[in-house]
Amino acid sequence: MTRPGSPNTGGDQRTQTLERTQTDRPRLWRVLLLNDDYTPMEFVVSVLSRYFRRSEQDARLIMLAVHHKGQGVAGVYTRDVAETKVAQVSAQARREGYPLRLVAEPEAGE
Ligand code: TYC
Repeated sequence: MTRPGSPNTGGDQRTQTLERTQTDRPRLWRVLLLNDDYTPMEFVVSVLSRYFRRSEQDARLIMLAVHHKGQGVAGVYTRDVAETKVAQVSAQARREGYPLRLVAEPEAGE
């Protein structure tokens, strides 16, 4: 119900003293690029460079890895940023008529 470190705001009878010396780092989220048969390679490279700040060389390597393996990591961000990038890139792909898909997923562990 109440996890350590989160305030006990429930109506039950327990009292909890909070003493913390460290703040949790926010969990990070991966933005995954998914392969498809129609999105042009050059569009994927341009997205990796523009939205994910990859060098031209990195962008090509990532794009080719996705093309061959089916998916790959475009970048790792806090949840808000990851979800915003998914939305922005998906909108850009739709505007240009491409079916490119991306998903954000939490990194495993703490
Ligand atoms: N498979 C696409 C093609 O051959 C290229 C591509 C790469 C598409 C990566 C999507 O996430 C992707 N044109």
